[in-house]
Amino acid sequence: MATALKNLNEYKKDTFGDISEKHFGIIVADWHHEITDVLCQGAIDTLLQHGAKKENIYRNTVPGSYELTLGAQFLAQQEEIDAVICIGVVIKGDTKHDDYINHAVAQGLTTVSLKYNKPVSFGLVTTNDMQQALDRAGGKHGNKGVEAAAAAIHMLSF
Ligand code: DLZ
Repeated sequence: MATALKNLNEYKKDTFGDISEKHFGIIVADWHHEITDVLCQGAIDTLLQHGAKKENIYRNTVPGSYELTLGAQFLAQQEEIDAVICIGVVIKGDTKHDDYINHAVAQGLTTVSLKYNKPVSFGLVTTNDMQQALDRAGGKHGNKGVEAAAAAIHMLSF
């Protein structure tokens, strides 16, 4: 699975079934927007490559990653939305803020996913510094937005 996600571009469009009529919500945190924008574009490109229609992809922003959970809930509760992709970057600082945010988001997105019985993918990049984040936004460790979109597509195939 992990290997497959890394090599997403090798996937054939039909690997996970037809998503042309599926509706996707993408929630993007404004914090570190220079990175979250790249992650979001990776997610959108992935959805389009796999057959999603541009008009069926809804993008919304929230102030920071902490707000991803409520943003995800706003979208997941809408009947026409099939899957939600959450994008954020939390970089470690002098305090433990990153721990609190990361755990809250992980727990919160799991809760939303189970409550609405819809894929809510975790595109949260959690790193020690900016370089590690850049490495995961189109750098040497790929693009976590691509992986988050691929996870949502995969989960829709159940
Ligand atoms: C406050 C804060 C800090 C210190 N760091 C980040 C971060 O690295 N990444 C991120 O997405 N958001 C951060 N925030 C903002 C919080 O997520 C949240 O938006 C505020 O605490 C307001 O609820």
